[in-house]
Amino acid sequence: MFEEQSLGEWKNTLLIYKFALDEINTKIKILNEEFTLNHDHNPIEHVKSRIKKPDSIINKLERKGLELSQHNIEHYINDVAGVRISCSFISDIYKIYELLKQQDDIYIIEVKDYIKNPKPNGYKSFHMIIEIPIFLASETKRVKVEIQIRTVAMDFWASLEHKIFYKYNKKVPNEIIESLNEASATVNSLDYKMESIKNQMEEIKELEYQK
Ligand code: 0O2
Repeated sequence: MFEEQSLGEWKNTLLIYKFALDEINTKIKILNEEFTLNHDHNPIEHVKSRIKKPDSIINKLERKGLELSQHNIEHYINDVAGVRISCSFISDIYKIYELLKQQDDIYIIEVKDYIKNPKPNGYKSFHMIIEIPIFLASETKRVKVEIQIRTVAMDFWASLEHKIFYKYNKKVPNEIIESLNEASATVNSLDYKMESIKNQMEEIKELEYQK
């Protein structure tokens, strides 16, 4: 798999994405700590980040009909650096999006709202492709990071679906596709139920405050 590019070259290609993840993770850590200290509710439950494996980068380039080159990786693979943020509530997702969007050094390249427009298989998540400047000794580079923001329930569904997809070598039997779609609808109603419980609690708190 590494024939076209030596391990050393891969390390260099991917290092810049590690720096980008370091920057984004610091930003999320600051938001997380600030919310924990100063607010009633923290919208961030868990954060995971990863650099895409060389094999997956090569496969994705092949799927797109592109040759392996640094240029193609930088221009056509948006998720070499990926961060996944899990939240409790749907409203938290949009809150985190707004908080990141307002930061001056985050450039939003693309937003895919699979919550408002779920994929046909039932996949729901909010994706942002952003660019962040990385200040190297010789130059400043804007590096892409894909940020996926979703509820814990959406994340549960997506991780099972991902396992099933690969278990069946991407040819999932129809009955399983149907069951996954049903499970996605259940996730949806659970997320809306949880959101309404949160709103009810906030209303009660507000009324008590006014007394
Ligand atoms: P992996 O193995 O997770 O890295 P684009 O080139 O941006 O136009 P792309 O990359 O398909 O097209 O964009 P999209 O739709 O935003 O998907 C990016 C990532 O979202 C995927 O990366 C998955 O991590 C996740 N994702 C998208 N659709 C699904 C889905 O139906 N189910 C699950 N479980 N995850 C999904 P990769 O590289 O495809 O996979």
